[in-house]
Amino acid sequence: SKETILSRHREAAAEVVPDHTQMYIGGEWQAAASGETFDTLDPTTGEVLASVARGGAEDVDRAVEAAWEAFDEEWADTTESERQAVLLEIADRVEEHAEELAKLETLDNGKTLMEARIDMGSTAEQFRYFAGAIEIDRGQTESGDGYHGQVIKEPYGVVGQIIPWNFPLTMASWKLAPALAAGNCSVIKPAEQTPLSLLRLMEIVGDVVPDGVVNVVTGYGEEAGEPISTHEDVRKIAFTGSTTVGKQIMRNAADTVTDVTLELGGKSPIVVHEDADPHEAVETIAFAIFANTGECCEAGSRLFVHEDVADAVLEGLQGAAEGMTVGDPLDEETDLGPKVSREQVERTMEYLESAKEGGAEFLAGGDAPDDEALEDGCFVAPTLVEGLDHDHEAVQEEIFGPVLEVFRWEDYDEMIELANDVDYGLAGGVITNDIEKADRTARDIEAGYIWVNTWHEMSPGLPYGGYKQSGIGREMSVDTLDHYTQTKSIKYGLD
Ligand code: TXE
Repeated sequence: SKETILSRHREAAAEVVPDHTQMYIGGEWQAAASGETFDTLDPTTGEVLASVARGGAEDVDRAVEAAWEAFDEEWADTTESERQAVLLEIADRVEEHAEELAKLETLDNGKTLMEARIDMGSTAEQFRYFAGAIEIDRGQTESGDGYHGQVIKEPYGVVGQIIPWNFPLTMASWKLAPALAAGNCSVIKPAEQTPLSLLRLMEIVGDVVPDGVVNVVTGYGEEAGEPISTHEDVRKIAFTGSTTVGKQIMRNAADTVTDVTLELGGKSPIVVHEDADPHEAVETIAFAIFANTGECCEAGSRLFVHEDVADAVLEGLQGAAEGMTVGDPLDEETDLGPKVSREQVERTMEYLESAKEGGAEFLAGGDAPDDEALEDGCFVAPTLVEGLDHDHEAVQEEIFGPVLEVFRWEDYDEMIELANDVDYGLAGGVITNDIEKADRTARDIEAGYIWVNTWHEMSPGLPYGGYKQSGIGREMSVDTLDHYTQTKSIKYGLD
């Protein structure tokens, strides 16, 4: 009931909401220069979890200054093994505090506790991977007649990192781990919807990370994010979020010729071939779209299913969608938690409304779940949509909710043309037991990450990032260190 959920959430909040909800700058907890705060809400109950400092340009200035000071006085002179020790210690502490951090993430974001636990595992893994990656020698040398040449990689100094709300701590780790490994200091801004887990992380690791190496500025995008992306002393920007803001950040970066990496939206196709086992396909597809309530940039949100297996797959999916337990994300029986915010629910509902007008048939869902206990929360029922034209806005644009659009196919070339007919190219997937079909489709989809018979699985060694308007650059993998370093050639004349 509503009361049970409310008391469960209040109890959990009392236990895990961090003591410090100010900004973490130069190793100190600081209020915003304006003295203002904003509320972060629990999307399951609609209650205020905490009031957090509402940072602005002046705070960003302070953070950038603190970061340069830390870089010049200490961090630039650290050895690889010193930085490695810091990253490994962060990983250990994330693991020690995993349950508490997972609960906090569930309260602030709405993802199920099971999903939040997985996030904490991958957060620790990122720090550990980059602790190891530092050891890889990426230097080159060249000697010739009368000279010796050497290539070295140097950190940028201070980097700006802007984080979304769908995987708050994990996204922060994707950015912090390679930045620190490469020897940079960071000014990092969590999303205004979900600032708490990163603040709690700084409480947990504050004594390990030298003051000023990681500076957390909390606040809204335009007030606290934009000043990071336009700051003259920030030498590299890494952003994950909407394509609209990503484009703006890229434009801003032009003024200071700042290096930018962007990880933006997606509208990823799932291709099911005629030989696929419908039962296994249903499991993979349901996970591809419904995991994390569809709030994944790599969600499989357009299904292209071969006519021969379409009825069986769609019937199975309908059963899977209707069989999901939508509810309190702190309850371990729950499969699907709320969306992150009221605004996000409205956005999803607008797309569903527009789909309806476009002649869509809802095979499942299409609205909020019919459950009184959930009426104060940001819930959307798992939804399957058929019958839309592929150029409809609900198909072309990222909905970022538990909404799958279905298309049947018989002609492979026509299907692939549609699968690629979106501005995005983050991920894609293919379901088949035929290795040749798998390989052909994996190559034909224009996207940076392809899953064969699985979804969402990532390993830190495989680069992740988008084709087309899904982004620039890659995260994870040793390649990312290149995005956090600049290259210097040194030529010694020996004559
Ligand atoms: O994103 P924003 P929103 C997509 C998804 C979602 C849509 C809108 O489709 O429905 O974007 O979400 C900061 N300068 N994704 O509005 O605004 C902001 O404070 C600098 C996909 O929440 O892009 C937050 O920290 N920073 C995505 C971060 O940018 C600015 C994950 C992301 O917020 C800024 C999230 C500005 N002018 C949303 N404006 C993914 N790729 O996973 C905002 N921000």
